[in-house]
Amino acid sequence: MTILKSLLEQKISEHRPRTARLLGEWSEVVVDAVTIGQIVGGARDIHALVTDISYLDPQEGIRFRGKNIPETFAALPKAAGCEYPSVEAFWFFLLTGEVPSLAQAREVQDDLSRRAAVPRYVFEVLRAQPEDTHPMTLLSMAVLCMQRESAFAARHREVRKTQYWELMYEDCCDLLARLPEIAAFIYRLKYRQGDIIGARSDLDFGANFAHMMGIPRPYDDVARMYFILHSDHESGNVSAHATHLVASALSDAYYSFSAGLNGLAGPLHGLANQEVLSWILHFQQTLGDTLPDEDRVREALWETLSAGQVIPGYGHAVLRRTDPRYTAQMEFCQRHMPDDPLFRLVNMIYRVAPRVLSEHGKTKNPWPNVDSHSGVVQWHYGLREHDFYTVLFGVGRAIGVLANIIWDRALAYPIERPKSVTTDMLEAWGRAG
Ligand code: FCX
Repeated sequence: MTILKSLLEQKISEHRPRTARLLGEWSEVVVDAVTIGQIVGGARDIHALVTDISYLDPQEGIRFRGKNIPETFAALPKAAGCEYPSVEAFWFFLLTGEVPSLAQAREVQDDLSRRAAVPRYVFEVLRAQPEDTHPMTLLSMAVLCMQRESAFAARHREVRKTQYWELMYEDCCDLLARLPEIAAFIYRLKYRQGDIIGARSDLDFGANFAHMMGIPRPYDDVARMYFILHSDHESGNVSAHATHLVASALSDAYYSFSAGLNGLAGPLHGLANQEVLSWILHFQQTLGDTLPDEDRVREALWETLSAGQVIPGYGHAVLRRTDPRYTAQMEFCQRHMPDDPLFRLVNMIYRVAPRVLSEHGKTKNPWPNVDSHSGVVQWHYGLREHDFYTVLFGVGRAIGVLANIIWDRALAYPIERPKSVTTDMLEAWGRAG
């Protein structure tokens, strides 16, 4: 058994009494009240989910296992010559809450490498799709068609409920290990005339992805940073919640993550990174090469808002400040590409948009989210086909949501089933005050 799996087993057995106590001793304790506004308004801020993998504070942003983004990057080990920790080190950290040594991260890398071979039929399924199929559709299909490989689906009836997590763990490791090659295959199939670059077993997750994409250094570090930043944002966002919800029916990791990806493909969620780039490029085309002044940016923002559209990459359902995932990418750009014209334009928009959105007066959060910066970094390194950007988000999101569904099975969370009410009922409660 790997160090990761045995440590995870230990963490799970230490944690189980806490869940048992919550259910046994404190089950009836009230922690939240629900308003009609929340019921009709997308269940916003209702405290109804539990995860220890990450927590999103509206002011401070995301913490992974208690560490904010700079702390996470600082704490996790980095291989020689790398600016960012490996995805493998981060996977160990998300699953166990412990910072691995470089050797432990390397063991995870070797384990994932052994699992990484993508079945041939996946490539055949992808090649068989019409040319204009969206890359997110391809990614979701690739994940779904591997469902036949699921150890959980095949064997969970043979084991006790307390062992479900082990089968889920096997599936999640297999699935995660295969995603870089699948994503790079989709990219090169669609945008590089099918000129596929084979995987390398000696490289970590990020470096192997960069290699298969055909993009030189420092894109390996861009990939590590990008995947870690996009991994998890607690459990209520659409992709995480969809994955968790589907898994709660004892659907396996392939069914569950494919569902999560389908939610990520929505323009209000992960597709926003694609939309941001289209919006900025359109803006740049109308302005030419020169950096616009604040008045021109303000005008363009109002044009979008007056047309009844949202400013992509701004606003958030939970956050009420600049997304630290935005800041982390901005700092990367300041170090590596300070003079990039798109980066300078994004900075200029950042100076103006929060004020414009506040004047517009609708959004509760006029600050940028992760999606408003991620495309600019990709564009700089030559990845300019922006309808691919959400696939990158999907690969990163896998790390968080798969860690979550392993823990879901470890703690035997039941099938999720919130209660619906009718409009008549809400009106009656409304009238009664
Ligand atoms: N531009 C213009 N209007 C906006 C806005 C924006 N960026 N963000 C929110 N609003 C509007 C909403 O459309 C809503 O208008 P309505 O009352 O006419 O329906 C009003 O402000 C209140 O919305 P609010 O409560 O602030 O935000 P929600 O929780 O409903 O929605 C999202 C949050 C993220 C969906 C919203 O801010 C948005 O559409 N942003 C643009 C798309 C985007 O960037 N999505 C990515 C988010 C995230 F990082 C991710 O999941 O990837």
